[in-house]
Amino acid sequence: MTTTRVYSVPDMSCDHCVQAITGQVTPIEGVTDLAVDLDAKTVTVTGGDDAAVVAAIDEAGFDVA
Ligand SMILES: [Cu+2]
Repeated sequence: MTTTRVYSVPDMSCDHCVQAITGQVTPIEGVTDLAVDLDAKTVTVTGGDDAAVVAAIDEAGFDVA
């Protein structure tokens, strides 16, 4: 069963942030869907490992709240 998780990333502010996060999270093994909501400042990820997603967002330069 695939889980969908929502991460709060308050420091996202523009498309560049979205692209940086997308570029890091998309290659994670098991991730099948990724949606970034810039207004809500959330990243919704389907599949993949929770810790790996948090690490990837961190690698993109953002903290998960
Ligand atoms: Cu930005």
